[in-house]
Amino acid sequence: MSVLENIKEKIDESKSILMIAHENPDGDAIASALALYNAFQKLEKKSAVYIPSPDKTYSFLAGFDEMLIGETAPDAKNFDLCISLDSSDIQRLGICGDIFKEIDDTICIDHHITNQNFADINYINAVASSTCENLMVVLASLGVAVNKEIAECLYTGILTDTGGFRYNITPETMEIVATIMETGINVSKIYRTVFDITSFNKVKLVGRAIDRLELLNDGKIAFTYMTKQDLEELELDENDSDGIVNEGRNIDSVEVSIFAKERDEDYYKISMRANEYVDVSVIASKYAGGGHVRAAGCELNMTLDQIKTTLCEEIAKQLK
Ligand SMILES: [Mn+2]
Repeated sequence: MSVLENIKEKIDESKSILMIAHENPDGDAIASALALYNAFQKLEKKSAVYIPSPDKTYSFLAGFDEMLIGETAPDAKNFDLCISLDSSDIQRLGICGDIFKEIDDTICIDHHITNQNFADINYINAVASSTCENLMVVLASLGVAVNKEIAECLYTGILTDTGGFRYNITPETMEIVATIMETGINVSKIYRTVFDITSFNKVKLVGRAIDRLELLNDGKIAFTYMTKQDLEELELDENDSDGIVNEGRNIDSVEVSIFAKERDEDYYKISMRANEYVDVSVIASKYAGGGHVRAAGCELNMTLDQIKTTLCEEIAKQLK
C-alpha cells in the first residue's frame, strides 16, 4: 500500500482525530490543521485542532474559533488518531509532543527536509512549498473536493510559507494555487490580512530591530535582535516579530540575515534567512535546529556577542 492509501485507511478507521502543529505556529501550521478540520467536517468525521496559542492574524479562517487552545492539552483518551502538521520532529511540537505520544495512531504530514519520520505513517514531500501544498494531494486521495473554507486555508498556508510567492515555489505550486482560486476565494483580501495589516506597536518593534541592525563580514551578514523587554513594553508576543528577519535580508550587500529573539537570559531563538547560496539549514541543524535551505532556525544558549561570533564563523565557511 502506498503512504497515501495508508493515510486514507487510518483516517477511514478513526472515530476521533486530533490535529496538532509545531510550537509558535505560523500560517502554514495553523492553516494546514484547519484545512484538515474543514475537510473532516465535510466527511462528517469527528475531529479537533489543538493549538495552544494561535496567532489571531489567522482568525478569518473557518474553524479558528472552534480550536482547542491554552496550555492544558485535551485528554488523549478522546482521540484514536493524531495528525501532526508542519513539524519536522517531536521536540518541535512543544507541549503538543506529549499528547502526540499518548495517542495510539499517528500520522505526520510535512514538507521540511529535516523531517525525522517520527509518526507511524509519514507523508513528507520536501519539494512542496508548504504543508498546505502537500495537503492538496492528501485531500484528493481522501476524495475531498476543495470548498471555499478549505481553499482559504490552503491558500493561506502556501502564501505565508512562500513569503507571498517569492520562494520555495515550483510550477506545481502555482498549478495547485490555480485550482484553489477556482473556488472564488478573495486572494487580495487574504494577502492584505496576512501580510499588510499591522498595529502601531508592531511597527515600533520593527523600528527597534532596525535601529540595532549591524552589518558583519564585509556587509554580507546582517544581525539584529529583540529583547523580552521590547515585547513587554510594546505589549506584544513573539509571533509579532515574524518577518523582521527580512529587514536585514533586503539590504543589497547581504547574503544572510540573522534575527535573535531573547527567550531568557542569554537564551535566544535564532532565525536565519539566506538570499542566494548559503545553506542555513546546515548551520541550524548543527545546533539542534532545522528548517529549509534558505530559511532556518535554532535556539542558542549564549550571549549576543557569542551568537554573533559563532554564527558568523559558521556562515563565513560558505560565503563567496
Ligand atoms: Mn510550513
